[in-house]
Amino acid sequence: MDRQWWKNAVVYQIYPRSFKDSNGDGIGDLKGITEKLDYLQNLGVTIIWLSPIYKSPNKDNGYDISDYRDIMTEFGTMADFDEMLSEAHKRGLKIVMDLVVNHSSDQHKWFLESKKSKDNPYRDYYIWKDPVDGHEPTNWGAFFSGSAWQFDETTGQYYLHQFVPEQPDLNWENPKVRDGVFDMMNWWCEKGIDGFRMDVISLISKPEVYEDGPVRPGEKYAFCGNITANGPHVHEYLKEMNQKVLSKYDLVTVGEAAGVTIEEAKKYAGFDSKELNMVFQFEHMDLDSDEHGKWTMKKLYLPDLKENLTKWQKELAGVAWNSLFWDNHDQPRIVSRWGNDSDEYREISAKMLATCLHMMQGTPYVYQGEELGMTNYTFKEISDCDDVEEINIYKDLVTDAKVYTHEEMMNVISAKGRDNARTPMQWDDSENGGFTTGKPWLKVNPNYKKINAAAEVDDPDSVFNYYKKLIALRRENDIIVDGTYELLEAADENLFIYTRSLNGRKLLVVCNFTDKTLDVPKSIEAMTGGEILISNYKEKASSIRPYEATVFDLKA
Ligand code: TEU
Ligand code: CA
Repeated sequence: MDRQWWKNAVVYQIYPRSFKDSNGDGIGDLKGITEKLDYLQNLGVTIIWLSPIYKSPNKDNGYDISDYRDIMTEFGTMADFDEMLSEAHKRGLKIVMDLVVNHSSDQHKWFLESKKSKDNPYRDYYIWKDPVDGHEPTNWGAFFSGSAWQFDETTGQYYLHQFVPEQPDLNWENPKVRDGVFDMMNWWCEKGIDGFRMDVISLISKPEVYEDGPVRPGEKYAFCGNITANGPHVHEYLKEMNQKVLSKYDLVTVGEAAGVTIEEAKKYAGFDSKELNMVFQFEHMDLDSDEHGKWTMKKLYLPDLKENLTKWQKELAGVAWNSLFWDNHDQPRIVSRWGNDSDEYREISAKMLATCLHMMQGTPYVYQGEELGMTNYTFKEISDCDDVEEINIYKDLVTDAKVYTHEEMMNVISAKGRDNARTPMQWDDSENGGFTTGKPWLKVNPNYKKINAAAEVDDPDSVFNYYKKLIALRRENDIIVDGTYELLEAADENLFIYTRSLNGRKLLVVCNFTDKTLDVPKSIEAMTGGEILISNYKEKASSIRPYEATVFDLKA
């Protein structure tokens, strides 16, 4: 069967700042990544997605790029990049770059020119509007708090920034912007990179008319992401990108698509749509959001998760390709979020969550440290945090609106904040978890003495070696890649049960999301006699144990 190489691959995401520091300045870097390629090869992943490594003033840790063809000073040099790329390729590892082109940094030469005057040749590279009645052109609010418009004295106009003011939105309607981006992408492809993860690509096409959006009760702004997602020309732009760049190389592409629906996903990632290979959808990441968006302590209701993931499994089957993820650099650690990070259950529940995701159809993404069962961090003071989203929301909800007390807010940040994902990778039990010999840029989780790569690589029962098994199973079993998905026991509040079927063979995946011992549902009793493909418990049992995940293999 002629199947694209990324369909049975597993992607590993590296957040370079937190992965491995090679020179003691407390910041992870490219040489650090090169040092750890053997570790990744051992895990069995074949694709590495690097969060941005380009020149950046770091207002949003590299997601604000001031030069797309140069390397962030702290991360090293282009020679270090070339070495990393060639060492990766030697080991059969592909490198996917983060492409952040909804916006640039305000220090990018295009923006520095653009703000000089209304008739500057780069003026239309960004989105400038006159004030309306002395105010912002619209009531749009940015992702990371405040208005999405920033006033600029020099020319008396506002520019649009959906993220922080230092991340001005590029004007994709301008063909020169598109060509500039496509040239840069071709330049990286010629260097031999293997794909792109496209940051907020669903937001690049703005509405035809700039007008106020709906404001939720108690809020000041209309959230811009709801207004700009899946805009009128986004598919046109991506088809053009495909024609001018992507189709010329053998790449894997994934679009980060906040606000994407099934119907939209089929356009972005349809097998025949000549746009991208897959998208990241975020519906399942919002199931524990509530009144204050993600800044809410809401328990996940398992049937919601089952319904949502099942919808994506079934609706994209045969027409488009899913990405599968629990974690990334913007999300809290999954074992703390939907598993159980107590000493008793951390490992077993991390393995359960991995099984639940990795047996589905799509390309799984493992975020650095997830394969060790790394946990959330307890942030006591906002001064312990680095993330601009956390710092701004603290001001909004504690200092200004007084919705939360300091303690409540720190609890929410410790449960949901992005810095949970960004604490340094835990390599061994030496000081700072072996991440750096200097002072780490963000605190290392004190549990590194127990949770670290060195201990897990050598332990056959570790979370690491369990991920390694799952990754190998996908490579070896077509049914995991191509099998038909079916949910069972949809209403069950504790168990996530589904099957995958291909050519008469069937896999039954049974995952217990609780710390209770449960009875085997009648409907699957007959199937649980089968051979076991993988399980996070050693012995068979007649009941379903706490956080058990077992995959039964019912051969044809
Ligand atoms: O994230 C876009 C995005 O949708 C996030 O802002 C998300 O809503 C938020 O992180 C949830 O807390 C991408 C990058 O992944 C993120 O790191 C960047 O900050 C952002 O774009 C701007 O480039
Ligand atoms: Ca360093």
